Amino acid sequence: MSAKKSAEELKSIFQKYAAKEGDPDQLSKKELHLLIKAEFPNLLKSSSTIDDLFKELDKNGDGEVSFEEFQVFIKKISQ
Ligand SMILES: [Ca+2]
Ligand SMILES: [Ca+2]
Repeated sequence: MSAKKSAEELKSIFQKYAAKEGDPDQLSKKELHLLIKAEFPNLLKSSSTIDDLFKELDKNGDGEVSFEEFQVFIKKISQ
């Protein structure tokens, strides 16, 4: 099995965590943190923090990460 996650898997991961609180189609910072901690724990060992990552992903600055904004993260981890 490849360590990389498929687009399908990433979408279901996004939906699973986005549905935890507030808007079920948007990831709050807390939801993003839970997602990273559970699914991509090695990312937390790198220099970028959840705060930085969240700021980078939340392009429109509404305090939530939509699936569209999440694509940036998917590109980042699939490099
Ligand atoms: Ca949410
Ligand atoms: Ca946003």
